Amino acid sequence: MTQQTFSIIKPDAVERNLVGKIIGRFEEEGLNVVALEMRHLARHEAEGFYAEHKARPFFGELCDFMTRSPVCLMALEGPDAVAKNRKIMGATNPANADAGTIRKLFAKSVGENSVHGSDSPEAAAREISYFFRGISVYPKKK
Ligand code: 3AN
Repeated sequence: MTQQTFSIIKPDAVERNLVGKIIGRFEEEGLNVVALEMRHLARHEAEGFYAEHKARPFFGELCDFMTRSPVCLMALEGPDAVAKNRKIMGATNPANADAGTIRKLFAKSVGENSVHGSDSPEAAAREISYFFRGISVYPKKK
């Protein structure tokens, strides 16, 4: 089933010029980029995006990191895009990520883990609309 998901290439990866490699990987695996923007997040944007983690001890550190330098925001589309993206990304902690996943290849730590990906279709819809207006998303014409 064709689905959309939301992806962020995080500051640690953008800083190391990994944007092209990561987007290339998504495309090779059948995920199409249907919206894309480089943005240096404001504090309130990071805090709002991660609101569900507000009570967690790492919340301040997470928002510091996500606002450290620009990120690449994307909507990706393809068959089972949510699960497929999670599989390509690998586990949150790179130490536990499968070989060949983006986090195993590139992530520096559980905090600086290179990519974000929606964990459900509902989260994907919420996250895409948090950053993109409808007219900035370009579903593929089949
Ligand atoms: P995922 O991004 O794999 O869905 P979540 O939703 O559990 O993982 O965590 C959201 C983000 O919070 C992670 N991508 C990571 O950057 C950060 N994070 C999670 N756990 C920790 C931790 N123990 N210490 C620092 N940052 C963390």
